[in-house]
Amino acid sequence: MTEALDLARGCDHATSPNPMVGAVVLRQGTVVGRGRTAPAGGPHAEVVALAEAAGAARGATLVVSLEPCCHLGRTPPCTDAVIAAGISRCVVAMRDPNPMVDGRGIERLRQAGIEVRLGVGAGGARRLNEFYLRWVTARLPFVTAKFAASLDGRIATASGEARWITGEAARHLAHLLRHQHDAVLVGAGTVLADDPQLTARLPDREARQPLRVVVDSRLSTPVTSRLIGSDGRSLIATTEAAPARARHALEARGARVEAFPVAADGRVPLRAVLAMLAAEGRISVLVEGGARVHGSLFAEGLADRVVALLAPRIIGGASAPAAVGGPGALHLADAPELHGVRVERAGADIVVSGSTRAGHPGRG
Ligand code: AOF
Ligand code: ZN
Repeated sequence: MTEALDLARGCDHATSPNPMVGAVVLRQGTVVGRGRTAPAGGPHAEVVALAEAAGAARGATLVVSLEPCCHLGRTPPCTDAVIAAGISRCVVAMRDPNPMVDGRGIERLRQAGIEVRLGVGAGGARRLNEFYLRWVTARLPFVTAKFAASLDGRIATASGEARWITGEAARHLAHLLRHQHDAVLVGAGTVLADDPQLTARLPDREARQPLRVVVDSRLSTPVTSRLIGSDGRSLIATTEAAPARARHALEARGARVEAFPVAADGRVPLRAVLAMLAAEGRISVLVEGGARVHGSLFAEGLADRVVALLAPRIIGGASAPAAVGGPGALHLADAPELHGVRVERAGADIVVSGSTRAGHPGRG
């Protein structure tokens, strides 16, 4: 299972919205086939591993990091392939909560006389596919809230200087996060202040480019913003109250503009934006701020994970903006606490990350 999980990890998020799965065919203790999920629409891990094993799969054991599917999706059911190959034993890390599967894959294998063992390496499998698992069960993307701040939680000085609070290594980590997520989301204030590109740039390989999303209730995003590219990968989420002229100007530059009903606070309804992204098959969103967006995100309980990049310096001052704005928690009992907290170093900076949901397996 360790090898199956390593294979799955090698998918490196290219399978989205499909989970990252690894499979190994074992014959008398020897690996005779290996597979990982191909990008969506391509073959599943089991099918790849069984093809490599060919005739040696008969009577062999299949070790797989997720329950084999039993439905016809973009590809045929894996359970059929497993049965046809003559596998006699199957070791599965965890159930696939996809309502189309959800235990029926295992049931199907057992009905065919295959011995199934469930739960080996379940923790690792769950951590690996936390984006997919959130998306398939909540119909919302897994949301990572990321910010770079001083040790006292400020994301800029009182005069608005923010470049750069953290160093090179922490910025590299931020690009890796963009590569891993299907979309990156910021508020219009951040676009006006920083004019970010919101692309993923990695030194050693080609990065996956996330959809770039701006929440902008009044359409104040300048048409010359760097994140509006001709690649059709920028989306401005606004309200129905936004001026049509601004909308047309942004669309003429190649941005997609979606209008949502005005939320109670006069802003763009974040949950609705996230639900739309989920419906389009985006299983993960990296929210990079600013303070107002993070404030709404936490107020609405929409963040699943927090990644805080903290520079060991103090900015201070009552008017320097904090990482998380909005009303905040009035009582400590209402302040979300992180679970499975990890503390790492990135150059001179400190990376604190954790899950907002109790019962999360953590990342240890
Ligand atoms: C597996 N093995 O390697 C993966 C599975 O549209 P399709 O045919 O690609 O099916 C996608 C669904 O298959 C996906 O939502 C999830 O339930 C399952 N993923 N299953 O047996 C795999 N990636
Ligand atoms: Zn499958």
